Amino acid sequence: MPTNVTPEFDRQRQIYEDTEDLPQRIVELQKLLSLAPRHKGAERMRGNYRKKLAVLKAQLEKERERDRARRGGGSDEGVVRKEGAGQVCLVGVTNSGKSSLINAVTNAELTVADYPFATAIPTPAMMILEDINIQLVELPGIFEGSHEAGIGRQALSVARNTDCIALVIDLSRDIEPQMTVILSELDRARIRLNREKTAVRIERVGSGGLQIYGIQNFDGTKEEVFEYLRARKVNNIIVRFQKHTTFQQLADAMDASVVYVRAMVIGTKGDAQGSIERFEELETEYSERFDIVPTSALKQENLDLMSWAIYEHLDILRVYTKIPGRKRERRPIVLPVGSVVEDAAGKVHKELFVERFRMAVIIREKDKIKRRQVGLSYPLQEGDILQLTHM
Ligand SMILES: Nc1nc2c(ncn2[C@@H]2O[C@H](COP(=O)(O)OP(=O)(O)OP(=O)(O)O)[C@@H](O)[C@H]2O)c(=O)[nH]1
Ligand SMILES: [Mg+2]
Repeated sequence: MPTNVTPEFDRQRQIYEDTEDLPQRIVELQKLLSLAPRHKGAERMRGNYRKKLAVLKAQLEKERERDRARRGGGSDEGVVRKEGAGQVCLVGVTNSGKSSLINAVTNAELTVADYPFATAIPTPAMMILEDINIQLVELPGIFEGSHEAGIGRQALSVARNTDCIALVIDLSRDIEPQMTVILSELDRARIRLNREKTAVRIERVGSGGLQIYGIQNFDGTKEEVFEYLRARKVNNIIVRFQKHTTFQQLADAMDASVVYVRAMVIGTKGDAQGSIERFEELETEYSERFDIVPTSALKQENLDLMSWAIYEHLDILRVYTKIPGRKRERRPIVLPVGSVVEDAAGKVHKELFVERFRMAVIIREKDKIKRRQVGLSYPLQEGDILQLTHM
């Protein structure tokens, strides 16, 4: 090139040429243009880069439009409709044995293969657990950069909306690289696992300035919180630190795109050589954060234990209604843990059993007090048998 250019310009040109990501490429090209020589001899070069910039911007605009059309058009590619009493996503690196595990506990016949990425899209299957159905969803193998685009991103968006994430760790190979990539990709997709979401409560208000309560629960000073809020241009807010809160938890609470999902770990290929040692390593490193269940699909080991661990992590309970003088219903009503009689009554028949509620009798076979008469606000327990009467 005849034009005399500066070393900065040359360096920037290199950066620009090496950048593939479209939005970033535009930024780098803009930087390049700002460093381009101004003299007449460089006019053509500048003109060429400007044309290039226009082309890239048009390209980006087109891509974004396509994205919008795809979303707005309601295409449900990669979206899994929730069914059953709860949904669990299996997240792991490719070949970790996700499909084999699902096949072992459902009627599904997912492709099991020793080549990578045999499962290419989020794939649901139904697991029957006694009298309820739980939906298992295999997500395509996670790899570094999954969260950025394409199928990986799609998979993570399913994981964002699920009821429970099962981290699938292959016990036939090193666990640390698997854990690292899974945890970092979920984290970068703004999915927080087993985190206390109620540690800090945020209330955006119209006036009143910055109001901070419970600062003694925060890992820092009031001044730091003020500074952080001001830097984010927040002028009016109520922040309540209800339990011990780290700075990251505060940042997460301020970020509407962060989601909190219950999680557990399933070890696979527990029959493989070295799997016992790797399971022990997994326990040492992660049992404080996660419940961990080792399994073998090949040898059909621990599958029941795993299914019930999944149930526990869905935070649901089953209650059975009963008409006096008859047997209890075979199919349970499934409710979130913490539900009360009114929630169950509302599911049976709101007008009759809530609005015209007379009383409820709870039968707990294993309890000392087998029958108790209770009101609408009485907390339910797993396995409760419920007799409702109305006026
Ligand atoms: N020894 C042993 N091998 C297993 C077990 N489960 C799966 N495998 C093997 O591991 C390989 C991968 O199994 P898949 O079930 O396809 O794994 P996946 O995680 O669904 O893989 P992708 O969908 O391709 O990402 C296959 O060769 C299986 O035969 C197990 O319990 N024990
Ligand atoms: Mg698979």
